[in-house]
Amino acid sequence: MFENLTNKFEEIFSSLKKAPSLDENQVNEGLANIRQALLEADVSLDVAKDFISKVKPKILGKEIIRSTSPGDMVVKIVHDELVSLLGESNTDINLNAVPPVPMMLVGLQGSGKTTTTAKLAKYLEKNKKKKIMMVSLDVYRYLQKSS
Ligand SMILES: Nc1nc2c(ncn2[C@@H]2O[C@H](COP(=O)(O)OP(=O)(O)OP(=O)(O)O)[C@@H](O)[C@H]2O)c(=O)[nH]1
Ligand SMILES: [Mg+2]
Repeated sequence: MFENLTNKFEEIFSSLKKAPSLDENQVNEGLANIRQALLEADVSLDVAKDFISKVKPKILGKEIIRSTSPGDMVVKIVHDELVSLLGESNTDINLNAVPPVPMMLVGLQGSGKTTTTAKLAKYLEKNKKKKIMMVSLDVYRYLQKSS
């Protein structure tokens, strides 16, 4: 999922960076594409809207679009806001509870939940010396019927 988002952001930024100057329309188009990329990466609509509403005035307000390398400035602003959205520091997983400690991974179909669960299990086993039990608990699972 992060790879997809990275690829989309790279595409958006490379077209913004190519432009020697940016006008409001180009910025708006870039922001619409960023919003779309966030939504496709399963970011909630409210968070995506909030993200854009924070980034937009920073880009349009500070003479950024008239600076010598507007694309780079846009990248920096979006980067800083993403860091602030995701959290500035790493927080360890809190396992301070009576075992078994349940963890649930949720996400869109095919977004990598099972793979991430296995990676997480391996990490916790290796680094935190925990015993892991991995179970599938789909509320619904639609199987494609073969004809
Ligand atoms: N490139 C890449 N592929 C991944 C990553 N994580 C998972 N995949 C692949 O994405 C596909 C779906 O991964 P799953 O872990 O089965 O996803 P899921 O969310 O459990 O899927 P469902 O249970 O069907 O909803 C598989 O082909 C994985 O190999 C990743 O970090 N990078
Ligand atoms: Mg799965």
